[in-house]
Amino acid sequence: MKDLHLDQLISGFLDDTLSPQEKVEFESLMMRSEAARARFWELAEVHGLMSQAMVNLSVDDRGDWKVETRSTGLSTTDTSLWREASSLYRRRKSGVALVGGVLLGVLFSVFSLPVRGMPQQPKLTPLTAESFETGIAPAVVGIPTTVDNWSGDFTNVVASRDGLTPVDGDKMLQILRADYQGKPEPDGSYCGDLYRLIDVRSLAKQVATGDTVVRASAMFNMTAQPQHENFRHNVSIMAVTSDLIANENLFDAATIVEYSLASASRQSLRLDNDPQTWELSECELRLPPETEYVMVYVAISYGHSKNDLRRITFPGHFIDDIRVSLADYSH
Ligand SMILES: [Ca+2]
Repeated sequence: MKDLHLDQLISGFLDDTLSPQEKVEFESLMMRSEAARARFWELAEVHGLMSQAMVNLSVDDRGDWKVETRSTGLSTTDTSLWREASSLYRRRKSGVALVGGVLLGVLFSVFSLPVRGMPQQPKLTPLTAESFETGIAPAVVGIPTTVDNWSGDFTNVVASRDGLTPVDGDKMLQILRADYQGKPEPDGSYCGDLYRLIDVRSLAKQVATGDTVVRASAMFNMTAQPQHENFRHNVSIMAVTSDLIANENLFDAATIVEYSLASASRQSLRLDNDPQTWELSECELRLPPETEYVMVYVAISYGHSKNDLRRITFPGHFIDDIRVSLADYSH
């Protein structure tokens, strides 16, 4: 049976929303329970963090763990391994950022993957990429029912502005509002959503193997905002069927996750309030064999806590360099 409290603690940890007391409880649970540690990695995979962790870890010829620090090209096999790993994650601003050295070592101790078969950086085959260089703004009809066009809430394609420069090319997408044209009951909306439906039926043979992994990533940024205001970004992937798309009662932003074959979400991490830096979010989903379409979801929202300020408009929030690829770990 699922332990909902444990799941909430782990999700809170991955989203960096735990209170100090909850962090203590989380660490204590991870230290003493192998089942809890195994559950941590299950949920980390859902959050798209496991592959991120794994690509930075490898095993040398002697079977020792090695952490490769990409930014410096240095590697280490000494006892500072986990400290090194955790500092790497801090730089990457991931949800693993708060894992201390000892705890990270304990967490990795439950891996059952064969050591020499651990995934390396996958080979990526692009499915779609979007930097908004054509200047074409996404449709504003909410969740799309047709393939290969972006649609969601009100947005605008813009060039550099307010001291903030596109991370790729000369244009980027500004999120303007949390509602779309004709949205029923828009009051209370606080998420600026963007979706794209991708037809993967031509890949049916590959998808049927159950080994097809889709990776989606996007970059996020915002102009300087009051410190107490909390904005978050999110990337999700959903595997859906044509039957679901044809069912207008179920193919809805509120229900698509529930009725999709499978979904993965890199849960909302906080925007860093520094316009000079872009925040990367990415997640991966292994497609069930019956998958016919992939729905990619990219969003910026106000904080999810009921105490967070929420508005229907966004004062200076941007998305750029969205990439959706097949990730091949077999090589
Ligand atoms: Ca930033």
